[in-house]
Amino acid sequence: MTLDLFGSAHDDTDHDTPASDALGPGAFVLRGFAQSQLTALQADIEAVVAQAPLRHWLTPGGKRMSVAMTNCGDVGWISDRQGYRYGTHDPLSQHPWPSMPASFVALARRAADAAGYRDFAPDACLVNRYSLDARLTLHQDRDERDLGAPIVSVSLGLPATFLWGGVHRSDRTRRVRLAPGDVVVWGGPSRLVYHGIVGVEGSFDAQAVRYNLTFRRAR
Ligand code: MD6
Ligand code: FE
Repeated sequence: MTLDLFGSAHDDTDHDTPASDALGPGAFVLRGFAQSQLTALQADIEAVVAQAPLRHWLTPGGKRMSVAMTNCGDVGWISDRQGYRYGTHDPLSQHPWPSMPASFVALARRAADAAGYRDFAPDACLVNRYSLDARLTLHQDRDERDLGAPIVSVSLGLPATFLWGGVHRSDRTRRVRLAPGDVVVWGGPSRLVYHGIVGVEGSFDAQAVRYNLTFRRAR
């Protein structure tokens, strides 16, 4: 597919080509890229969560994270008093993390490819659930051994405000609204860009949440 790198008007008769925004060198928001697969992805999330429940990790400093997380794939991201790391087993059950659903692998690879990253083979998928009070402060994803591979991040459920900065924590940030079906891909010169989630949009009477799937090559 062809990327609409500058967010300019695209041919709206071509429904197979979603619009995309360039966030920076090697970093793109693929608008609506996963739109047609949201129902199937949600069912696969529920299957993963049935095997490895969502939980609130403790930060190394001992604070409970507001985002609830679990993993699927060969390795999963873990945080506790000992620090951040990837591990092959769920510390809650001592079982290996559930395998990555085929729908997840195919979507992640297709999104990476659309952003120019060939042969992306994720071995880790974080499943993140954001309720209305959840946020993720500005951070880098840098616990992965292979920083040559991109990050692919898929949004489902409630819209969120994503914060996109630079490679230094003090760099200027911009706010990007992520709607369900949007996929963000970042790698290359943008691989270590600071980013975060300011919050999700919704009303407190609704039981809705945001899910995010984050794919990496971790080891
Ligand atoms: C997002 N998530 O939810 C972006 N990073 O759109 C992240 O940047 C992220 O959810 C590390 C761990 C969990 C995350
Ligand atoms: Fe992150």
